[in-house]
Amino acid sequence: MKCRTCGSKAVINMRQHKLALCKPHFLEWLPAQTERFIKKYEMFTRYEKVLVAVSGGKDSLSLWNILIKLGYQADGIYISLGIGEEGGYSDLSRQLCEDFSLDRNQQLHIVDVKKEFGETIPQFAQRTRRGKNKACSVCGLTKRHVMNQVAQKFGYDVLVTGHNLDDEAAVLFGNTLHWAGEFMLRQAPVLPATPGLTRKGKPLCRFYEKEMAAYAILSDIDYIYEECPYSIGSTSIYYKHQMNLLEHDNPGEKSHFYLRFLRAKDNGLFAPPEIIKQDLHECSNCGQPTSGKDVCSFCRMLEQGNEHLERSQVN
Ligand code: Q46
Ligand code: ZN
Ligand code: ZN
Repeated sequence: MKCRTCGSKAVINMRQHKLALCKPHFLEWLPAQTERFIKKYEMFTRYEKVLVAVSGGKDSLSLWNILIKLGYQADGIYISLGIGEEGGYSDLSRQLCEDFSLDRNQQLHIVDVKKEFGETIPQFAQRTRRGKNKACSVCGLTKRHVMNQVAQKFGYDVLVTGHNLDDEAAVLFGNTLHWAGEFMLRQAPVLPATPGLTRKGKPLCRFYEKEMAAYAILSDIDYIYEECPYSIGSTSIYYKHQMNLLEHDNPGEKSHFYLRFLRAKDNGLFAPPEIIKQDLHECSNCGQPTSGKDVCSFCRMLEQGNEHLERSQVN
């Protein structure tokens, strides 16, 4: 297989784009495409302050690397979840993020969930009444809360995450199977800011996971290979697998599924944009926007945990 640009040996063949590239041309192509998507979806400009949520994984660290290379003002945020033993998943991913930021002389905000809220994610998950896959549900809620809190506190214009096309297609697949219309309305490459909520963007949402893995390896980015232990057996991995079966027989299927959804949404298939607006007010405890009655779901989760703790201390 030869590079389409220079004819030398290709390191990657992207069947869905009918494009094979050598290492230097692939390492040019991916950031250039990222730039194109940032502009196309009006995610942010070079005059704005960007906060990149990094987990230590290949996608988020590659995203940070690309934004720095493209000349954006991009700082990082790492949330220490307290998952795994000492020196395990959380400790290792934190170390990789810290090393990355030091090597590139970039600012990294670190929030330790245990220090901030008294317990780690596994401890929260043990006590909460949330349903199946408790750890991920508690974790997602906590991450969204903390990321928005930090973005608001330090005046970032936009918060970006490293979700790739496989992530987005899997979420869409799950939402479609359940006709979760409300979630589908809010699935987009960029979500504009609303009072109290920072704009959110996903600059990698058009890249296949395989492309991001190749980018991280070819760029010598030191990332954590280990998956979070709670992701094993998760529905999102199952949906990714199903999408890959479709992709295998029909290269480009995953991408078409996602892009046609975005187009249908733009054409108003789901709802005219004015209906999407939610009735939000400030949480009486933390002040972040919520559609809940009084306190937001994050504060409710903390309260639930404390009630449970008090009960078990009395018994
Ligand atoms: S970190 Fe958190 Fe993920 Fe681990 S506990 Fe689940 S949600 S799987 S992206
Ligand atoms: Zn080439
Ligand atoms: Zn709250």
